[in-house]
Amino acid sequence: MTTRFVKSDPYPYPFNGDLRPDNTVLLIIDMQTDFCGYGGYVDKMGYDLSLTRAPIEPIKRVLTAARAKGYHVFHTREGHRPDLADLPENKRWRSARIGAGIGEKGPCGRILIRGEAGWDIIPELAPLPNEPVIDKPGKGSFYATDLNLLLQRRGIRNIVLTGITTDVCVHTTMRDANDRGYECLLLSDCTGATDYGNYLAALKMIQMQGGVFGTVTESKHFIEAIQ
Ligand code: C5J
Repeated sequence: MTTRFVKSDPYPYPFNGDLRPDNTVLLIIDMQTDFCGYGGYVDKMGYDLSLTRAPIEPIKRVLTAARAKGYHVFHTREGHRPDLADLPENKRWRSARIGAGIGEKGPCGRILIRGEAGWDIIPELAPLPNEPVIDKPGKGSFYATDLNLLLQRRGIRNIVLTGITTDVCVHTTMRDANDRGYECLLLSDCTGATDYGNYLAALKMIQMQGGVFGTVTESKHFIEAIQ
């Protein structure tokens, strides 16, 4: 086997050097208007949108490189059914309490509701027809979705994570993927949180204990490695 590694911290990725287009997916998490667009959920909560918009351009570059080299690309979207049947009562209550009630009308349609303008992936990162889109009701991408089934069927072992938010949906997904035995890499410039301190802390958490959930690098090193 020819080995290929990405320069990353705390160890070169993947651990076994088995990095190929057919066993590796670029996972783009929740790059939806609701999380990084004007008038969306995060904007309604009053957070600094520049933090969740910062990864857009870096993700675009990685996406172009990954597509050109034939790597798998998956996208996720967080959202709920229009009748709110899959929305836990406490999640609804908490969002309403801070003025961004899930299911309520906002400038981009009903907040975090499937089919609404705010729920869709931003046009800059629109999925191609052959790229699976995983619709998830929670933070983790495995919970109540067929993500694991799709990964297994394609023989994917390596997950390269990007998207928002670092400390919530990206971390939950990475932790779960790691427990399932997937080898995980987070691209630090391709992710963002609603708080910069939380972003930095989330990166540091991954790097503890020799890479407790995987490893971290900048997108340029991943792009370099797959050329
Ligand atoms: C949140 C996410 N923060 N995509 N979702 O509610 O991280």
